Amino acid sequence: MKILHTSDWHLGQRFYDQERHQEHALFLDFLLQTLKQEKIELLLICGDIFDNANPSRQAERLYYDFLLRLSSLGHCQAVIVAGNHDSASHLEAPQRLLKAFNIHVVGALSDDHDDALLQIKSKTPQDPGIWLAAVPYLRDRDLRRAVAGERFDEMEQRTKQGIIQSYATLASELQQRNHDNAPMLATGHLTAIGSSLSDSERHIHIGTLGSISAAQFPTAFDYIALGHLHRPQKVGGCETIRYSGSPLPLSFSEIKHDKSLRIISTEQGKIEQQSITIPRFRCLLTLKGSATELQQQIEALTAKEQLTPWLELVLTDSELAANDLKMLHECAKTCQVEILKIGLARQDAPITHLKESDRSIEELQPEEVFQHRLEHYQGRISHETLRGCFQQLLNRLHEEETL
Ligand SMILES: [Mn+2]
Repeated sequence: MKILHTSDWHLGQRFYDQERHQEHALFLDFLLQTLKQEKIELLLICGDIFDNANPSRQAERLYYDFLLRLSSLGHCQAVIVAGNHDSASHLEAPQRLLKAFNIHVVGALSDDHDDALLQIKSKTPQDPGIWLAAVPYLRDRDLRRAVAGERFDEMEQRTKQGIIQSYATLASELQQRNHDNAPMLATGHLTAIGSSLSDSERHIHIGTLGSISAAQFPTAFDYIALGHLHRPQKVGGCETIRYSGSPLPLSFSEIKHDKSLRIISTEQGKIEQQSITIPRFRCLLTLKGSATELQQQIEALTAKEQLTPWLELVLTDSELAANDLKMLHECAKTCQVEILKIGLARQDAPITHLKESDRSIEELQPEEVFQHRLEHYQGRISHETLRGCFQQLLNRLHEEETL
């Protein structure tokens, strides 16, 4: 059976205020074409389908149009699990309707695990298909209840144990059902240790210490399809625990690496994997130099991609002069590119040495701002505890997706 693993579509994402609709539409065309060519029988989408809990109507339409086209292929089922950006209930609302189209949606893990334990049958005779633990992003409140007086490190430990326990329970429940000894797979949306973060990802599950490592996933799973990190990668050197990565670069920090889809085949009980590079639909580029150098670089650009290039300009001059800005914008207009962001080059000094005027608040991560504030705090509560509480608040905020 051939399975395609993807995640972190972030439909409806706005990139510096620009809607990504066109790129997403082109990606979904490419995905459908791949599903067809590779004769994929199961599509796994491992969370963050939408960019936020209340996506635009246009993003929803793109999603449902895609699902309709997927089901018209006739040979491909889908399993969709929620990520931290998705609203579990929003995703699950059409659950029963979509089931009629062989599309299984899991927004949150139910107590009886019934929705999450799936047998996926293959149309090929003699192929035992697979058993799947369709695990969505496990919200803090699903994993543990707050206990009065609990210290931060205790809470963190309990969250981590909660995740490990959930996977262990699901693995043993699957094993009990798996009489044919078919391959067993799992999904997940979390940060696993041994993987690297980019600008547009956030620590979830209370910082990195709360995340689990490759060795803490049950060995019963032949492949674990993860979402949340945007760069395709394996976890802690383990070939069968992988992030597919996002199909589109979601920030300028993600443009250095190719985006891909992961294909897993389970023929004769052996797991084989292959990666398919997703074409770039839009040139995203960071250019660095003085205003004059930047102008020359823009004029020399030759983008082959279908959509208008988007640029981030990093000015090495000491200040942003109004004339330079005007000149660069005019140049961009003539060359048919769009400048989404212009900033002064960051100094390499650590945050404590930067004056407040050097960087705008938008450029700072919330953790950095808090750290900065902490350095001026001399009360009796330890910095570690305060940082922990702050991280937990941030976490809750991201979970609720009120952003
Ligand atoms: Mn995520």
